[in-house]
Amino acid sequence: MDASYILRIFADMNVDVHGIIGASGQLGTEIALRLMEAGERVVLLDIKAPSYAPLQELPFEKVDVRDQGALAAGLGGHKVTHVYHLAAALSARGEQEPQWAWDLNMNGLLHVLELAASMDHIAKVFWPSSIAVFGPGSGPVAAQTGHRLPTTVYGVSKNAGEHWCAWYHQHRGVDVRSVRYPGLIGTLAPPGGGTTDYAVEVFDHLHGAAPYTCFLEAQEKLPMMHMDDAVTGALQLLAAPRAALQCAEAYNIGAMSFSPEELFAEIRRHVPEFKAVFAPDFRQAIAAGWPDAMDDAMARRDWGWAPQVGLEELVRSMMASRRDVQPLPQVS
Ligand code: AKB
Repeated sequence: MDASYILRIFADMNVDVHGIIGASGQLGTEIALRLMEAGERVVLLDIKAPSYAPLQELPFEKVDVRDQGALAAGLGGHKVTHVYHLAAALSARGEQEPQWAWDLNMNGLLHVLELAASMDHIAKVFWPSSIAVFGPGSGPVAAQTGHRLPTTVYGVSKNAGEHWCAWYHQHRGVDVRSVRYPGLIGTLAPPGGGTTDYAVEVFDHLHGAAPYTCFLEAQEKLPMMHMDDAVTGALQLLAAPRAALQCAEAYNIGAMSFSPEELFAEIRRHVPEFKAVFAPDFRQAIAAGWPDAMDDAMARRDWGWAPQVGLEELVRSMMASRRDVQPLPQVS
């Protein structure tokens, strides 16, 4: 038996392997980078290879989450211990292709939960829910156990997904953990068809000859979060002792709330000539049903949620980051 074989056996023992499904997406790219920089073993799974260059050195499995066999082979082949299931159709895109969105969001999640229940090497699953589970009647500040009447296919799928996660935890012993993310803002990869995307998209239009056309109303306040906090939250929640987690559903987490006009005013402190016009489309009705802010007291109490980035810092960091990305996909 040669030395490298023995070393490989030791390397395989008791080592966490993080499998990121939807790894080429907005959140997947950021979680993968954070884990890679921390020296963790990371496997990327997605239908498309990562476009962010530093991630191209990581193992990549081309997998469509709707194909349970391919998913089983990808997770099993690398003996993944921690699954981050991030592949999903977001709120705006989902309204345009409802059947496709439901299939991707629901069957994708059920495949992951079923595999987590049957594959011994999978210890934990992280699956994000969203503010989209809320709707009319939730009130301006969404309570943890607040009224939920989602108005989009995406929101309905996240709401049902929360119940499925609770069911798999209770009946099949799957250690699945979840947060309700607000709009996420970062630079490494573009978001894919959400209602909160204007707050990322605008940073591609700061210096154009034409004003930026915002698809929400100027005063439409929504909960938002910088990617650094979003990634920290996911990793913190996964690291928390299971016994501390008292919430049977996804945890509300908040960081900041702002409207387009508040964000643009902050941008103008850096780019005084920046101009925007407002042409609300179907996404305004979606946003109008969502809360302005999240009551995240339970996340703070159970696992120490404490966001670090506010509006000023968010804009400064977005302005400073090199936008090494493809143009954002247009939803209209
Ligand atoms: C969307 O806008 O659909 C997402 C979300 C709030 O979950 N960013």
